[in-house]
Amino acid sequence: MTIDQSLIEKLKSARSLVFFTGAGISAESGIPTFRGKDGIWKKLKPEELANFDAFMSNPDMVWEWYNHRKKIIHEAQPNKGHLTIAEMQNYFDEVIIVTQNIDNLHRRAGSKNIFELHGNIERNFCVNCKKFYNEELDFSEGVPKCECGGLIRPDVVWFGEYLPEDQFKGGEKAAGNADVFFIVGTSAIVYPAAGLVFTAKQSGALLVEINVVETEISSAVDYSFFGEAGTILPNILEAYKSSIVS
Ligand code: BJW
Ligand code: ZN
Repeated sequence: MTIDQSLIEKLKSARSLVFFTGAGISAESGIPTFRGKDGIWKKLKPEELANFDAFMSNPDMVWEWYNHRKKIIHEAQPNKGHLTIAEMQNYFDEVIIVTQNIDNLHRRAGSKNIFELHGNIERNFCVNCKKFYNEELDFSEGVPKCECGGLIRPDVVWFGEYLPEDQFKGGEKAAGNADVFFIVGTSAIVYPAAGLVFTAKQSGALLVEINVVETEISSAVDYSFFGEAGTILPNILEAYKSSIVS
């Protein structure tokens, strides 16, 4: 695959790279995406599971889904896409990850500056008093409850819920300061996260999309790479490395 020389030139003068990532970057680690060909939501509608009312009316079902995904995530390893983004830290002044994923794979790959817009599957809290329960939960007597009697839920962001303010603000600032803004493995349909693409564009960032298919934001980007993130990202970094030694 050839990487456009004009993109390499832009990267050479870039100070801040931002990677806005979604479920697609973890697909090659064996973690199913939400939508699309291999999406986990082909049978169940997202609204049926990823919302607070669904949890309160059927906490067993929602926890079963999260425990199933947690098991897959724990068995998964960061792939070449995550690892290449982490390696970029050796070549650029600033590399920031703004992820919609809850799977920790960027952190496990070695990335340092990460904003998690939709929470983290390793944390849980009480729906009533908000106390955190981050240790392994015991499901032997059903859905675990807090000492106050409230149900314990995963610390993830469901539909109709606000994103964690510090994480979203950090993502917005990163998008506003980005020289090159990569959009990797996301359908870019869930807001306000997807709005960061336009924040970056309006602030003058170069937009680079990496996805196996066209998305809602494809027409807004400067460069589109159609293919797997675990192949395209290493190709971009290799092309960049060759250009700085030659
Ligand atoms: C590859 C690849 C490879 C595959 N390489 N690529 C109307 C009604 C109700 C609400 C709304 C409405 N209109 C708008 C809203 C707001 C709503 C929203 O955006 N809805 C739209 C879907 C319509 N947003 C919200 O509700 C948000 N909160 C909010 O707005 O607060 C304000 C508010 C407060 C109170 C009242 C009202 C408003 C919250 C959104 C939370 C989203 N949560 C989830 C679950 C998180 C926890 C969990 O993981 O379980 O976040 S939903 C799910 O979607 C998850 C993801 O982070 C998110 C985005 O998905 P993502 O990552 O893009 O994955 P996919 O599967 O969609 O795409 C994968 C892509 O990868 C595909 O394009 C593939 O092609 C590609 N791919 N393999 C490269 N190898
Ligand atoms: Zn409680």
